[in-house]
Amino acid sequence: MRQPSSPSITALHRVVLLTGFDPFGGQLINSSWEAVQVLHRHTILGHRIVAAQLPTVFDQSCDVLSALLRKHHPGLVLCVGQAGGRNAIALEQVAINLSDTPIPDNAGVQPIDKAVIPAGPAAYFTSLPVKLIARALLSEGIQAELSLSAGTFVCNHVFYSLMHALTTQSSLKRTCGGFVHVPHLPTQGAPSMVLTEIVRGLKLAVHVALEHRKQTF
Ligand code: PCA
Repeated sequence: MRQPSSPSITALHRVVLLTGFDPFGGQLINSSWEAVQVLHRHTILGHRIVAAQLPTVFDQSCDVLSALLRKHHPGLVLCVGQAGGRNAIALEQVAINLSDTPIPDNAGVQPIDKAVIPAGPAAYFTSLPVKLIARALLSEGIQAELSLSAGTFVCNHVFYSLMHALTTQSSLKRTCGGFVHVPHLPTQGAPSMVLTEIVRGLKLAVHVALEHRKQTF
């Protein structure tokens, strides 16, 4: 079947874009990608999930994200990254305009004290209902927490770029989005969370965010 080149009016905003990253730092897998790809083509509250992989590379990750936003016109965007050392699904609250990293990205780039977007504001808040999501996850027995910093590596870079796009592009005015960090999988070492639990958590996060969005718009 031929794919339409742009979404129809009824399809507009009926897509949830879920992104994960490729492995980085010498690891063989990235728990964020392992989890989001499970949900590709699932439907939640009448919304089709499109899962896509972003490269763990500063500039390229944002180029790929922009292309995905243009292609799918999602109503909701959940960017997901792996955070070793955490044992809970972390709902990120603030994206900051800073890239500064002790380790290079997958292209060998290691920015120090650089703005994500030089003309942008110092920070953006998520537009996800993070407190509602955290409460829903905890009540289902899934470890969850609010987080004030997504770090200053590629995840924060993507988070900031996403929020900048949602704030400044009129075609994305009705799109909600934010960033979630997930723990390692058990095969990557402790602390960790099993894949089925991470997937269950992401599904619930999407569900709560869509319910909330319906009431808001
Ligand atoms: N985690 C890294 C980048 C890619 C990923 O999955 C981070 O927290 O910045």
